[in-house]
Amino acid sequence: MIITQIELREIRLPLVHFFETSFGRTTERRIALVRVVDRDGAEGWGECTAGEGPFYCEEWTESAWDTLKTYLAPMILGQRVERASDIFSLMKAVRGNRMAKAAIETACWDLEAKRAGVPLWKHLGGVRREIPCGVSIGIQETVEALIEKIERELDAGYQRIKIKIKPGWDVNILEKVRARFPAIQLMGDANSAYQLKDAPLFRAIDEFDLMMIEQPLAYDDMLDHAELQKQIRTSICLDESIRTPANAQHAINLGACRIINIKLGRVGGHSEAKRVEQICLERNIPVWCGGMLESGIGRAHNIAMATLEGFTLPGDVSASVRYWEEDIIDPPVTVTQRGTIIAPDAPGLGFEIKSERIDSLTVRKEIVS
Ligand code: OSB
Ligand code: MG
Repeated sequence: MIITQIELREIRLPLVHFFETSFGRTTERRIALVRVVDRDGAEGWGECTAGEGPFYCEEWTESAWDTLKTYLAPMILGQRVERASDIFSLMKAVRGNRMAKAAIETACWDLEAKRAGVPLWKHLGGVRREIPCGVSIGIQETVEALIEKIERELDAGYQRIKIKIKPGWDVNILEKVRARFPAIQLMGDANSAYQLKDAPLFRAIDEFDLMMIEQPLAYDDMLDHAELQKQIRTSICLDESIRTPANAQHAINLGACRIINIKLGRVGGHSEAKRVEQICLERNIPVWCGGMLESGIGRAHNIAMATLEGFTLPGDVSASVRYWEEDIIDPPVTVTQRGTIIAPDAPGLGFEIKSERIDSLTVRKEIVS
């Protein structure tokens, strides 16, 4: 594979409903998309999952754009690589910036799968065509609004409900939700909003029989998570803390978590995601696919990744209609009444890219060649 052109675009895409976490509220996504083209004119698409500000992690749309344009794209252009799995290491001189790297790396996987004439999920080594799905529900104005939303998602078939928590919207809310839905698969995601001294609060949360509690403590802290896990019954799942295969290894060795959420962007693309997944498989740590409010392109990549063997738990991969009035892929992602998504059969990502829709949403475009 020799990539001869890398096209960057920024699109603006308003969410149907705002999404609020312990670090803030998002109403409109700013998404950098990457289109790679090879010598023969074949193309692949990737999405940068960085947020609008440096709050989930250090990367954000603006920083990723500059990193892609100035450093990453020039490292890939004109280089001959045997396989898409070699792309990540071409960018190793740049530290971190894994979401920017993943945008290019995943686009190359799409291109390679298309050229091979196979769906990306099979090309990656996926073992299940139908993936189990859950939803992530942001912080709402009232607990009644939250309960109504949960009802709607359960009716749509979703297999597990994740609610965002933060100080002041935690035990009180979980208690009401659990009372209303005694038997559902339920979990909470704190996005690093607590400290080890809040351990008593998590012991209170033990009463609600959650599947797991996601990233309760600091994004860059493993030791405190290990200490907290010793003190509570509920399994800790790490999200923000797992950026590299080594992070996964260390977290498991330390007992900092019993479950890992893999986000394709956060770990730097499909090759690194597969490494994390393999480590978890060997150590019997269940994994699931996290979400970053992706447009259809990132969502399609997530679906492909979630077909890998280690992804045994329902992920935050859900239907396009929960996020967008109109997605940028066709057909939009839909969920079965069983709460699953069926990976497509067509080569590569397996969805049509809606070029005109993307054009109309584009606020800037840059071609590096
Ligand atoms: O922590 O999983 C998270 C969205 C933005 C940033 C962080 C997270 C999330 C989600 C949304 O939970 C998952 C989704 O529906 O895409
Ligand atoms: Mg999370």
